[in-house]
This record gives sequence, structure tokens and C-alpha cells, in this order.
Amino acid sequence: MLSFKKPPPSGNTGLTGLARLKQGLARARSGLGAAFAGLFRASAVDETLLEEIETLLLGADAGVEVTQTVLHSLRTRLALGELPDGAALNAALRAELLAMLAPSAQPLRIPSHIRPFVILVVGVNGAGKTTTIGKLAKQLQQSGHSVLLAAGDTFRAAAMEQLQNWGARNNVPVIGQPQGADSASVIYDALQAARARGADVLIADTSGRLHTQSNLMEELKKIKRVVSKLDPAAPHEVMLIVDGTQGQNALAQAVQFHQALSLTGVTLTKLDGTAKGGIVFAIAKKLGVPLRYIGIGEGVDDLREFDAAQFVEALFGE
Ligand SMILES: Nc1nc2c(ncn2[C@@H]2O[C@H](COP(=O)(O)OP(=O)(O)O)[C@@H](O)[C@H]2O)c(=O)[nH]1
Ligand SMILES: [Mg+2]
Repeated sequence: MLSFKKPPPSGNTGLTGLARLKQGLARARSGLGAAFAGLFRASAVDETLLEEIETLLLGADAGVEVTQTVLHSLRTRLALGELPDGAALNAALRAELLAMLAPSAQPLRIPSHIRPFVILVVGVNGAGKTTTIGKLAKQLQQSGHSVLLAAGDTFRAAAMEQLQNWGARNNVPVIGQPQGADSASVIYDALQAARARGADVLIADTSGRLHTQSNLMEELKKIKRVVSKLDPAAPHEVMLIVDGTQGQNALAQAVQFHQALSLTGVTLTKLDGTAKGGIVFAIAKKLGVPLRYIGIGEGVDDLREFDAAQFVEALFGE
């Protein structure tokens, strides 16, 4: 099922990056964005209006921390007489949200002196790990990197076949072992193969579920240790994939993975499937880990480097 819809030849291709992002976030724009747009038309700003913003942010999964930070800033500005009307409120809110996201917008860069650059991909079942790996592999390949994949999800039946079928169709080599094999040893073998072949990037898939959650975390820690035996600097990226439709549950997951594995990057998937979108702010603020990519659909190009200004514009812009 790891097949990607290519953008139709005369469809999405005409759209600029921002227009496509707006299209991908259409549900969030018509949910969160539209609700705010109504408030921004107000001719005066008062505490009642700020409380409505508070309710909207909480309802959009932005979480308590983000909401309180934003509200504190808006109340301060209101008291200073800096929010005469809805338009000023709009500008202040957008600036506040952008300031919160901007430090997290750090794209993944593959330094040429590190080879192979090892990306360990983690996250719960169904988060979008394997599909994201496929999209990322394609994109890296298109930008001139040679990529090798490790089928490290040895727990779920057919997970390796899923990746290998996809690799065969897309000319991306996949290293795997039969189901039930030790995930760490599959990834270790793959790293050796990547070195032997001189591959630029190794992306390792992992399982999202073992018998218990603590088993899973131990397994993932073990993978990190085993990989670092071959290269003390590896994995160079530990990327968590989170399903953006999961709301506060996604935030809790992210915190748990970060505690266990010291994440270096986060990718939020399925943002096309939510009317909320506040989770992006919540995760950025709570984790303080670089937000690498967002997923806004099932096509290869629907995995997009995270750009804070574009994201805020796509949610709230005209
Ligand atoms: N709409 C949408 N679906 C996605 C996105 N990313 C992943 N998916 C879908 O989510 C489902 C689970 O993905 P998968 O990669 O198998 O998750 P895994 O268990 O973490 O490996 C698949 O049906 C994917 O097509 C996205 O950005 N948007
Ligand atoms: Mg998978």
C-alpha cells in the first residue's frame, strides 16, 4: 500500500508552494482559520473577544501552554492600547504564533562529509512512518543523494514486503530480513551495506508497537546503541513521525518518545486530514525539537519542508 499518487499533470503542478500548502491545509483553514477570520472583523477588541480566541486555540489542539502564552501576550498588548480593532488583533496573533514556530523551523540538511547519514524513523503504528520514508527517499534521490532503506519494522507482518515492493518499484534498495528478525540487527546490517555501497543516506524504518510500550522504547534505544557501534555519531537524525490528527494524544506520544530517545527532528503527518492544526504549535513549543517536515497528503510532493511563515500564512492568510 506504499504507493504514492503523483500530482496530476495539469492539476497541482500549476500551484505555487504556498497555494498547494493552502490547498493541503484546506480543512484547517476552513475550521480554525475561518473561525479566527470572523473575530478579526471585530471593530473593537475586549476581554470577551480574547476569551473566544482562548477557546478557539484550545479547541484546535494548541494546548494549554501555547494558549496561555499567546493570551498573556495579547492581554498585555490590549492593556497597552495596542489592539484597537480586529485587524490589529489579527496581526498580533499571527506575529505571536509565528514567533512560537520560527525557532522550530529547521529543515533537515544532509552534510556532504557524513556518509552514510543515518536517519532513524520512529513513531507509533499508523503514524505514517513507512509512507514518509518513501516520500523522503524519493525527494532525497531527486536531489541527487543515493539512498538505502532498512526494513526495521520486523514486528508487523508484511511491513518488510510493503517497503521492499515500494523500493523495487522506485529503484531504492531495501535491506531486510524475514518477519520476526531482530530489528536492531536488520538496521545494523543495513548500515554495513550502506557503507559498503557508499550510499549517502540510510533511512531506517522501525516498528510502532511491541507487546508493551516500554518494550518498544527499549527496542528503539537498543537500535540506537547498536548503530552507534558502527559509527559513534549515528544515528545522525532520530525523527519522530506523529499523526497530526491525533491532537493532545500526539503531544503525549511526542513527549514520551523524546524522553526515551532524545529526538532530533519531528515530522507531522496527515495535516490535510484535520480541521484543527493547533497541534503543530503545541509540539513545537513543548518539545523544542526541530520540525522537519509536514505531510499534507499522500503524494510524494505532499511531504513538505516545514516553513513557519508559510504555515501561519496558509492557516490564517486570505
Ligand atoms: N492523508 C494523508 N495520509 C497519510 C499521510 N501520511 C501517511 N498517510 C497515510 O497513513 C496511513 C499509515 O501510514 P504508514 O506509513 O503505513 O504508517 P506506519 O505504521 O507509521 O508505517 C497510510 O494509509 C498512509 O497513506 C499524510 O500526510 N496525509
Ligand atoms: Mg510502517
